[in-house]
Amino acid sequence: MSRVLTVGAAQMGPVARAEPRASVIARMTALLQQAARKGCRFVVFPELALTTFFPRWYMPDWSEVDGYFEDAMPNEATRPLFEAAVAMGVGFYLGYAERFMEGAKVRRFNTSILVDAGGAIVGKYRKVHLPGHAELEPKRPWQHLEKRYFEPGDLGFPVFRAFGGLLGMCICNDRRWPETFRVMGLQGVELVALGYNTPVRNSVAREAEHLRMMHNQMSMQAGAYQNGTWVVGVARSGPEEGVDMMAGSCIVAPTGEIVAQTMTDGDELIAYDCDLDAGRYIKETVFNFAAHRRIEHYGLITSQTGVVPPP
Ligand code: CDT
Repeated sequence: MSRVLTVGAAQMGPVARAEPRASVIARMTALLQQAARKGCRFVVFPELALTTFFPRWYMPDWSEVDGYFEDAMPNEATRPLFEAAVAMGVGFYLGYAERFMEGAKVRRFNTSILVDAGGAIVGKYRKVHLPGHAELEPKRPWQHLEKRYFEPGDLGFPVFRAFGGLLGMCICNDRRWPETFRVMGLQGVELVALGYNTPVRNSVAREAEHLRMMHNQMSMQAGAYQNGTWVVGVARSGPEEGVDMMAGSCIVAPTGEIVAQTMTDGDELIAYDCDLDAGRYIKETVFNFAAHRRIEHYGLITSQTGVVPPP
C-alpha cells in the first residue's frame, strides 16, 4: 500500500506586533485552502505562528507578555482555523505560546501541536533547546528573551502515530542539535515537522548572512539523512518589526536532498508528495541503528552538558 503523504509547508511573512489573531488566522486559513487545493493532507505552520516573534522585546509587565500566550487550544481565536481544517480534511502542525496554571504556579512553554484531519490534538511538543538569554541585554540591537518567557520543554521528543506514519516535532533552535533528531530517529520517525523564527543577521557576532542560511539547511539536511526521515522546516520570514527574518522554508527528503523550497519571504505554500517509505533503505543499511550504533561510547552525551577538555 502506498504511504505517500502530501505535505504542505505554509511559510508566513511578517506578523506585526499589533496584528490581531483574527487577521493571522485568516492568513493561515488562506494557506490551508491553497494546501487543500494541492491535495495536502498535512500542513506545517511556523513557530509561534499566531503572533509576532515577541521574545525580541524585553517586557517588564507580565500581563503584556501574557497577551502573546494561549490559555487553551483551541480557543475562541483559533477555533475557526481548526474548523476550516476539518472542513477541508487537512491536519496541521501549529506552533504557539502555551500558558497554563499548575496550582498557584504559571507555566509557560514554546509549544507545537499535531492536529489530525478531524481537528483532534494527537500530539504535543514543548521546545527543549531555548536560545538567547533571560535578562535585558541593552547592547543587543534586538533581544532574544526565550529563556525569560519560556521554561525548557518537559515532554522530551515524542513520536506519534498519525497520518499513516510516525511523526515527530521540534521547534526552531532544536534543529541545530543532532540529539533532537537522533532521539526521534530511535523511535523510527518518518517525518519531522518544525517551525522557525530566525533573524537573517546575527545580533551579537559578525557572521556572513549566507552562512546563516547554510546552517539552517545543513542542520535539517543532516538530521534528515542521519535518521532516514523527512524534515519539513517552515519559517516566519521577511521584515518583521525592524528585524529581517530568514525565509527558505523547505521540505527535505530522507536522502538529505531539499526537494521543495519557498521562493519568497512572504506567505507562501509549497507542497510535496512525501513517500514515508523513502527512508526505509537508509534505516536498513548505513543507519541501521541496531546493527551499527555503539552506545558504550556515547555516555558523555547524556552525562555531561558543557565541554571538559582532557587534563
Ligand atoms: N526561534 C529560535 O529558536 N531562533 C534561533 C535564533 C538563534 S539567535 C539567539 C535559531 O536557532 O534559529
